[in-house]
Amino acid sequence: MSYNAQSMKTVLTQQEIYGLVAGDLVRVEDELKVYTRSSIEPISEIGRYLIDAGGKRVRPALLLLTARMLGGISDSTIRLAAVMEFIHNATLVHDDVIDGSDTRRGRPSANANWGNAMTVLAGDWLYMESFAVALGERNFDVLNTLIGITQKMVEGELLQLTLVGRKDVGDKHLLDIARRKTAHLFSGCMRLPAIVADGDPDSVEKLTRIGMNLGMSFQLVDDLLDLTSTKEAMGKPVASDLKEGKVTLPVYYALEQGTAEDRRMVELVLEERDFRSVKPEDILELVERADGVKRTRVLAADFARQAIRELETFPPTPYRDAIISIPEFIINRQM
Ligand code: GRG
Repeated sequence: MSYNAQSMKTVLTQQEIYGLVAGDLVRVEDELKVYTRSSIEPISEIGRYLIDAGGKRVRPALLLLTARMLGGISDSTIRLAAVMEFIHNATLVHDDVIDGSDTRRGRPSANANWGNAMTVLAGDWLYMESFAVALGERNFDVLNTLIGITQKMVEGELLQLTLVGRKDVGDKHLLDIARRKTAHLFSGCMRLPAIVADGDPDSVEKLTRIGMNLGMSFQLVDDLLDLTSTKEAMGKPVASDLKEGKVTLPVYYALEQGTAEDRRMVELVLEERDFRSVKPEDILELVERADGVKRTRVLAADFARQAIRELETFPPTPYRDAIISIPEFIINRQM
């Protein structure tokens, strides 16, 4: 725990945040193992490979903290926390196939090991397994939420594909993609526990908004880390977004503010889809010179602040304070 002088708040550390739901997360892990049971080997093998990869479990932790803030954990919330982590993993698998990525979380991606065809089909099976578990809740609101999130994610991915290789993307486009690809899933992690706790419509919507803002903040930091972090910390190559032809917000700021030469360097990477003529360090340098890192950080902090402001309207509990501390962890994360 530490005191943040700027916000005049006590901020929980990442360990303290996870510590509050450590027991619940153990139950979620057990649940995840159940989902991967299948007599068809590629399904069980790929499923296990994914859950053993050591993701941060941010989404289930957020869902569990929200459930506890609203009054407590039930078997339903444990299952839904596992569903959200599983959906996240199934989308990452699809994303790696689409992008042809060969590394994820510091290891060969599933498609690198099993090939695209098996990976997509196993990903689809696992996705439907998550829905089958969610169906067990017998709650149309829950299913509606999950279907909506899935469609948003697919839309985000499709929108992004239409912009691949293009330098004329707008910041509105980029924020829209971030919202669909990432923020909706985060918002679901706060909405679902509110639905199963029979929350009133206003608080369900408020929690949905809070999750959305946390998700936006998370994705913007993800875009930054792609440029500023290391291969070791991230478990994938540096600046892979640009190499894949994707302009992210920090690079957008560089295109907007930079010199003609800066713009040309970004274009070269987009054209070559490689760091042949230009190196990742050159891109980071020109992005920093155009204040792209700072501006993206400021925007990520704005989204986080909006989330915190609405969280403060809930009665103070350690769980609420843990969620209020998540932005600090998001903004300062290194992976
Ligand atoms: C619904 C079948 C189906 C496909 C979905 C591919 C796709 C369509 C959506 C992809 C969305 C995507 C890849 C979003 C990126 C999300 C993101 C920021 C991932 C990184 O999350 P972390 O850092 O990862 O939480 P760990 O490894 O910690 O779990």
